[in-house]
Amino acid sequence: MTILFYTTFSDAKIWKKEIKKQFKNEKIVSIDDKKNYKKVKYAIIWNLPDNILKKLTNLKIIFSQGAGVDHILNLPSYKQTPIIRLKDPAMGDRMSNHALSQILNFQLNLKKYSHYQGIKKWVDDIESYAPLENNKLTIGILGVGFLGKHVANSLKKLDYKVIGFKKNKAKKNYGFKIYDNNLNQFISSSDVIISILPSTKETTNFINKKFLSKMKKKSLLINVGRGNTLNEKDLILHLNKQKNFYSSLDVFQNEPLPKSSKLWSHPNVTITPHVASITIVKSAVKQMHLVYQKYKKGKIISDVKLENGY
Ligand code: OXD
Repeated sequence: MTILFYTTFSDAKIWKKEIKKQFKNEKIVSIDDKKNYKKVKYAIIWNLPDNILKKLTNLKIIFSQGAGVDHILNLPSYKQTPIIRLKDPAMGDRMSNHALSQILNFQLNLKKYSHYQGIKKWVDDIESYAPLENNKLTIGILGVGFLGKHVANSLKKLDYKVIGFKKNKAKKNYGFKIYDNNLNQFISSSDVIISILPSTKETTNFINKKFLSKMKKKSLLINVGRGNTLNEKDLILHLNKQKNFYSSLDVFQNEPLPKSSKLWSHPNVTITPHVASITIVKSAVKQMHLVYQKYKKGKIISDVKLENGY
């Protein structure tokens, strides 16, 4: 079987080597192998240009190199080819660690101490700490898909109180309280909100002025989902009004975040460059190969719901 591999990841060479190793019986081609386009049945991709997708007329299945599939669904030539998103527990662990680091930063006032270190000032104002015990902090998970559940379960093990939000009625037991369709209560109960929302028409600007105004005055918003789900202008206005409100952002409306963005220098904002759930190559390709074997036996169906857009 001929597999096309294309990525804009900076470690593309490492990916290619690993794909060749694990898919050793298959022919791996790149977008430069134009004569092979018609033979391509499989594609492992991240940010494939639309003009290439258009030419892959025999494509049977697409693997997303990440958990998100918006980079495929947004291509004008994309029709109905089944998509398999990457569901790698190692990515979930990575995202849980990222979320935990940001919660602790908030919980233990570390951002403040880092500021004081910069000006060589010893400030031991212990009474201004956020609750020290994990079980006094409620962490709200916005978007309880594969990664959301993984993060929730890791935090639960550390004794945090975890709740989730889901727009439709929860059909299964998540192991933590789900506020289905009760967004206001979800927002106002959370000390920390971790947004792992995908990018869809419905989620664009989901976290806006109204949403932010319902968050606790002293709280933290972590965005590790997609940048367009958060209205950055509304966030800056909110941050300027609420001195105990913090935000940790890994994804942005425009990436790389433009130098002109006010978010860079806001004292209550932490910025990371879309690294919260970096794909771990070996483990990711292994997952893809396992799915590939199942697919060859006719066992796998896509878990991307085209009608929902994620
Ligand atoms: C992903 C991402 O979709 O890292 O996996 O953004």
